[in-house]
Amino acid sequence: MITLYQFERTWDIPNLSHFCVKIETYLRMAKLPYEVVCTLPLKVPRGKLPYIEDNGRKISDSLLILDYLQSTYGDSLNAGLSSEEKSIAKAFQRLIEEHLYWVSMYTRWSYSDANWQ
Ligand SMILES: N[C@@H](CCC(=O)N[C@@H](CS)C(=O)NCC(=O)O)C(=O)O
Repeated sequence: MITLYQFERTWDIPNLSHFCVKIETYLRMAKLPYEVVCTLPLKVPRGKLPYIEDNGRKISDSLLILDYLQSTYGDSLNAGLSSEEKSIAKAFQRLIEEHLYWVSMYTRWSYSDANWQ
């Protein structure tokens, strides 16, 4: 059984962390059995969440986690994509994780207390 370490669920959303949502959504969509353990970044190997434990291996970083899951259990979700579709998916992933991520962090944390919730 895969163990997913992530932040505690908050309000009515799966997780406050985009990267934790990314991994839990992948596990659900790929129908891989998993359990969630709630923790905080200070207590985990590289100081960031999410990370997983599987068959004695600890893996941090959502990119490396997905690589591990896909190479270990197969890639049922992306199997039907053409090379062009995989390239477009990679471009959107970069846009969302490396650019739009910071916009959402800014609106959550930076310019108004009212944004918090
Ligand atoms: N590149 C990492 C980013 C993970 C990340 O930034 N996690 C944040 C929460 S969204 C975190 O744990 N931050 C704790 C900290 O920086 O102290 C991934 O894809 O998993």
